[in-house]
Amino acid sequence: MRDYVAVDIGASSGRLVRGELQDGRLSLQEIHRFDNGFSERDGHCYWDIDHLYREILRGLQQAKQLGIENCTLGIDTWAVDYALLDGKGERIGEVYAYRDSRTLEAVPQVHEIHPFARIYEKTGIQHLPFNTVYQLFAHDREELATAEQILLIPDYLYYLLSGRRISEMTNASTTALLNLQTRDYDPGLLELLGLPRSKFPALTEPGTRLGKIKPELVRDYGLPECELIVAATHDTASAVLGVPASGDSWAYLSSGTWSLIGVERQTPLATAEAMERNYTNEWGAYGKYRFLKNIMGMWLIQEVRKDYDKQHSYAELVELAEAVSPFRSLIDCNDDRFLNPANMTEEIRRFCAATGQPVPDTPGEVARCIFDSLALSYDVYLKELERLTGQKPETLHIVGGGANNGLLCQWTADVSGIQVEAGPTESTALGNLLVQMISSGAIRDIGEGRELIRRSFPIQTYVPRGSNADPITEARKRFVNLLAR
Ligand code: LRH
Repeated sequence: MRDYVAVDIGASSGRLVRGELQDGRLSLQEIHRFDNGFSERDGHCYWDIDHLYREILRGLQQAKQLGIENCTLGIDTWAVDYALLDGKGERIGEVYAYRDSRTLEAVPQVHEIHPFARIYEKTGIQHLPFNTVYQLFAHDREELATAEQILLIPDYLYYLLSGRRISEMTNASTTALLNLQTRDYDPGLLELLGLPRSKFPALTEPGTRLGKIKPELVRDYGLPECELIVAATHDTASAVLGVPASGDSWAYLSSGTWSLIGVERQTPLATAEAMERNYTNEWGAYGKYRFLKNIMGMWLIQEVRKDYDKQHSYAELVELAEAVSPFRSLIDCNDDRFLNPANMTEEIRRFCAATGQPVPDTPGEVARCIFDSLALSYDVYLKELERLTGQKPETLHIVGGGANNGLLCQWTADVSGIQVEAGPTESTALGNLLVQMISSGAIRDIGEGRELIRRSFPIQTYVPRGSNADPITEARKRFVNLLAR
């Protein structure tokens, strides 16, 4: 039997997961889990990339201790961030975290030279102030000039393990530098950044076999013999591959630090209306596109939890929220002020005060405000998706950690009137594993992979309760007004 190992690193934690395929079922075993997070120094936010690399090595050592001698290995992480390599192949400087404020000035400067409409027309990528195009524009010019190559985070981790340099395409699309027509880095956007095409490796498809992990790593650290396979390295791309959907009338909500809500498409939809509503067309594996919207998701509650010195578990915060009356105070989750505030709880209170709503006081009230606002956001954006694509999804698949939040899943079903199917929570690792299995011939294609996930993992169904009950209708109206303010 063959072992498949996924390295899946999100903004708040990372894990190595083993996938085993036996008797037509897939099972997962968590090999290693570790924390992630950015820290602030001298007014800037950085990831500790060396820590992540060490944890991957540690996880692989543990894999060996579990008896894994041979495996394939795929890596996915969050998008948009990058490392620079010098002429000797060494990393230059630190790795900025996307919530760093350095892009605030870069955004209008970029748009002055290259209006957003032009960027969108070329790339189909939504405006997020931290898109790589803005980060690179804000980057120290000299440092960029000395860089021989620019690698996004998973590409850099593949490089450390294999010595090979790639620019994996699902993740590369989040740079907002790829042209939908030519399907490569756009010369005009590169020129805006003063970067030659050679600063990025050739675009690489998920499923590409990269060869063996460096023999010296196997020897020095006591690792299994790994064959590296290029996963859909953008975590959201992997998460969507891991959605246990059947048929073609479904939407997904990948619910983690971010809430990514959207549909899978065969073609991009980069219309003026999609641009105006800020929907993205991220590249997927196997020729698909993720037409979706980013919503500030569990980040809101993660930060609030920190404000209360992590006194409450997430499950407790959900329980406290349930005891509070619904729809008292609502926030526009995607307001820029929530991107990286000094104190999230205070920022939420300020928002409520400024919009004439009751100010949430207790942790339960703050949590309720977040969950209600998320559920209402999902409803608004699902309806918008329907309008933009002309297709009404019958089911909303919620995958990722948020699938465990039964209350939010139920509220989402109630508010949107759509049936929710929640799980699996590990869809990102699963999507990563499916690409390895397809590449090594164990399964045929993604349809078979999704069926395999459906068969192998429990999925919880949430049916909308009742009709458009008055409090929901009223709250929806208030929420829409809030977004339009
Ligand atoms: C989710 C995610 C998302 C990006 C953001 C930077 O982890 O990759 O798809 O927009 O992080």
